Amino acid sequence: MAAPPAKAAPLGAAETLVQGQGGEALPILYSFRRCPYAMRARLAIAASGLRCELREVALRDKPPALLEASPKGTVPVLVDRDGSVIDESLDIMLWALRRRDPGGWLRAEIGGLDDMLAVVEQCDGDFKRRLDRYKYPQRYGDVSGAAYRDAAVPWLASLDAMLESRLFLFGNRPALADMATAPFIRQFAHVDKEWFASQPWARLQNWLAGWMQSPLFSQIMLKFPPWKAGEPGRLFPPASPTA
Ligand SMILES: N[C@@H](CCC(=O)N[C@@H](CS)C(=O)NCC(=O)O)C(=O)O
Repeated sequence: MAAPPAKAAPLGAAETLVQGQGGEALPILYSFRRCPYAMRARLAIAASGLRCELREVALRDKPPALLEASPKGTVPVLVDRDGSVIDESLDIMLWALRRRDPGGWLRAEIGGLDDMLAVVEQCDGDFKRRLDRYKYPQRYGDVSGAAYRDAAVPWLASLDAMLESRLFLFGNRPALADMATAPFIRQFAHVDKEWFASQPWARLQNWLAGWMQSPLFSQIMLKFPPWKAGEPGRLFPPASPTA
């Protein structure tokens, strides 16, 4: 996990146009709709009940304000109201859920937070490396995508086994581990939907389908136009599904 948040310049007047219900400036989230890391950050923010100003980023044309806040240039990035910057998706999830966690995502029914974080680490490490090479073999010197797909099978099968006696990875309600991994497993499933559907992982397939059909998923996948400097971002989650 990242070091303590760095400080960015406090928000200027032009950046405070999206306001919370009490008229206060909101934390800013730089995000990209289809990025699985940004998706997990939006999931936690939406589940927490917090609100932020969402600035949709075009990755090919990153706004200077994003790079100023976090020179490494990845999304998601959260700039809190005091100027603190959090530029790791898992840290943004924890930031939101430690403030408000009405669904108990940090308190799984089975095991503790460390057990969930261990699964997230497996996802972000070996699984993500294999996912990238399976999805984009040409970016990695034309490696065999199928070999990387197959190397990911034991981990996915282990998740399926966890779901044998419960609906979610750590109990009968969703928690951090489900929400931090689901965007990546969705990406993996979508590389070759037929192949994924043909695997003997009915429980994992149902878990994924259930998540993708959930109102929370619809809420975090709403489309926003790219943010332009000097303009307000969008309220996230929106006040109404069409806002
Ligand atoms: N470890 C970071 C990874 C974030 C990341 O790699 N995001 C990708 C998009 S999915 C990105 O911004 N890549 C930079 C680029 O494509 O220019 C996190 O968890 O937030």
